[in-house]
Amino acid sequence: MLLSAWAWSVAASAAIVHAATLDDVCTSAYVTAALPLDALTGITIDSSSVVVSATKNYSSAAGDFFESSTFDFCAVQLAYSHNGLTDDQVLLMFWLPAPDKFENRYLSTGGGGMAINSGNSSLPGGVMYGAVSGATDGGFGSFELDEDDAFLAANGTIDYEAMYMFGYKAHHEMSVIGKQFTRNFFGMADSEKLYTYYQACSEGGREGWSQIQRYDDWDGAVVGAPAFRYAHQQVQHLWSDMAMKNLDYYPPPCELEKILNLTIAACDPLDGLTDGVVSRTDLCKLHYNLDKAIGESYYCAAETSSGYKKRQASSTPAQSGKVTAKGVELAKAIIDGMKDSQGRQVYLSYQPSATWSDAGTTYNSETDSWELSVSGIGGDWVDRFLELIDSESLSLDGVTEDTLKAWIYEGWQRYDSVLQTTWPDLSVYHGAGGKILHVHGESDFSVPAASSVRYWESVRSVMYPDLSYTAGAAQLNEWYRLYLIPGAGHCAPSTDQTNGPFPQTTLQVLIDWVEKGSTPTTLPATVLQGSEEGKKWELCAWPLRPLWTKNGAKFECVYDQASINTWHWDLNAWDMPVY
Ligand SMILES: *[C@@H]1O[C@H](CO)[C@@H](O)[C@H](O)[C@H]1NC(C)=O
Ligand SMILES: *[C@@H]1O[C@H](CO)[C@@H](O)[C@H](O)[C@H]1NC(C)=O
Ligand SMILES: *[C@@H]1O[C@H](CO)[C@@H](O)[C@H](O)[C@H]1NC(C)=O
Ligand SMILES: *[C@@H]1O[C@H](CO)[C@@H](O)[C@H](O)[C@H]1NC(C)=O
Ligand SMILES: [Ca+2]
Repeated sequence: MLLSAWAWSVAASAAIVHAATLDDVCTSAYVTAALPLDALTGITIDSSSVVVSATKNYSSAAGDFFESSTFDFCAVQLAYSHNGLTDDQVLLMFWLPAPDKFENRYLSTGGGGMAINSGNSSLPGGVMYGAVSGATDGGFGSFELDEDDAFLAANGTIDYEAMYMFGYKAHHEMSVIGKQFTRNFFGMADSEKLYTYYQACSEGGREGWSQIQRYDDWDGAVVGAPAFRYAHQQVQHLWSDMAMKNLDYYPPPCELEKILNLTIAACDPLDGLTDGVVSRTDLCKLHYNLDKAIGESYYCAAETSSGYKKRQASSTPAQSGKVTAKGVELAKAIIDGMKDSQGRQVYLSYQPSATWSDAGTTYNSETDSWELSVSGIGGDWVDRFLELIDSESLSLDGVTEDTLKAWIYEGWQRYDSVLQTTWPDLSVYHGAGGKILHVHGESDFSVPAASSVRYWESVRSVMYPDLSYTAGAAQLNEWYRLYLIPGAGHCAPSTDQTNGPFPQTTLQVLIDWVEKGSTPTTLPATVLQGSEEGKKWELCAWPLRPLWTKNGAKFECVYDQASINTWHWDLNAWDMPVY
């Protein structure tokens, strides 16, 4: 006979569980008795679904968001369903540390792209800190399936349960279940504090915000490069294609790569330290004119590559030539961001020094020319989420700037309460004492760094409307800090600026902030690759910007209004506020 979770947790004593070994507790019988059956109204945990296995001396390689570590863990997979729904099953995976390594911590992890989890790959980032780490499959059928596999019940029909699960429901359920399961498993008394956290990047960053904007499930969250402002963000992937179409110019990738290299070389020293890293893309915007690239020679050897985009896998010939005026015009149009047919600003864009990932072209060997290759992410959004068709064949024939704007508007309205994820009033989370460390690669090529700046500024202006800019920023920095990562790409160090740092230990910083009250000022980061691997950096909290003086000898985080202004986009194509 199983004890109820309540009776069980009262019966078990924390001291006894802490003295137990992993083998004592990592059994089906023990786990089944610890299931948080009453954690959440409206769901039923399937006690027979439990799969338990112990792994000893697991060696976890370093990730971008955590260092390497070795630990023992108990893996628990379980299933639950929503009462009253048919064909409904949600899988949760928890990795639990050995009892003597448990530090009264719980961590939720998230996904990327269209995935709501990262397989097991993010779980070590919690277990290494003595936290139970959780991942959900969102109810999409398995941990390998993504939201876009489940989103359409049929052509023309949204599976609304899958949509809301992806939007925000699945993560809330996982946190509530995961926290109670952690308490039960380790026999924590009600009076004992369980510290609860989140860490994920990209779509996982959006998932993090979906919770922070609604709940107070966590004491702290590390959110990286969130793919939020969803309708804008997804359509924004089509802007580079649109800009090519407008110019009727489809460059060989090597030409854009050359423009990128020249931009990085010219803008690197503007931050005061010539190190191959553009730490001040704002100074690059203010002081570098891309026209300087016109006429410069480029060469790239022939190669067989999978390319940047889903549907672009091909062999490419050797490319050589001189950077054209049209090539530069295209680069400028991309950096200037999406505009409507009247020239009004629809959305923000990437910083100079970001790889031109959305601007990939496809080589046609029959015509020996480069052709438009529509962004897979942008195409998926229009086909699946707007047209509701299970297809990947978006054509931009007949599409104009105003079509892109209309696609944003349609998606913004339809999914405002589910996917848009820009609610700027964080008073619930803040009121409960929650902390946020938000990080974003300044050279991100998938989610523009300015997107994170815009959201931080929205929160500041909505929550501190009566304070001056600097006073409001100071208040917000007491609990929500944004760090731009010099030279970093999307949720990872960049391949073009290999000397750039990455803040690999951010969760540790967050833990110290939450549990010891040590508010970070700068954020520690490390070079993770290349000849400067291991070099330590400190990242500046927005709105301060990094600057080296005395020939690179002195580092400061400075307030620079002209630079800050370059990050603020006037999206005057909209009558609605775009948070
Ligand atoms: C743990 O694994 C490492 C190699 O990954 C090995 O050197 C060490 O002996 C192992 N320790 C135990 C206790 O098995
Ligand atoms: C994830 O971890 C579980 C438990 O250790 C294991 O059974 C499963 O194979 C892992 N999945 C992958 C993709 O490695
Ligand atoms: C751009 O720079 C990288 C090194 O960072 C180099 O490998 C590549 O060949 C350069 N590309 C062009 C077109 O010059
Ligand atoms: C859904 O529509 C697409 C595009 O028209 C089509 O290719 C696909 O076969 C349809 N799927 C089903 C199951 O009818
Ligand atoms: Ca530099």
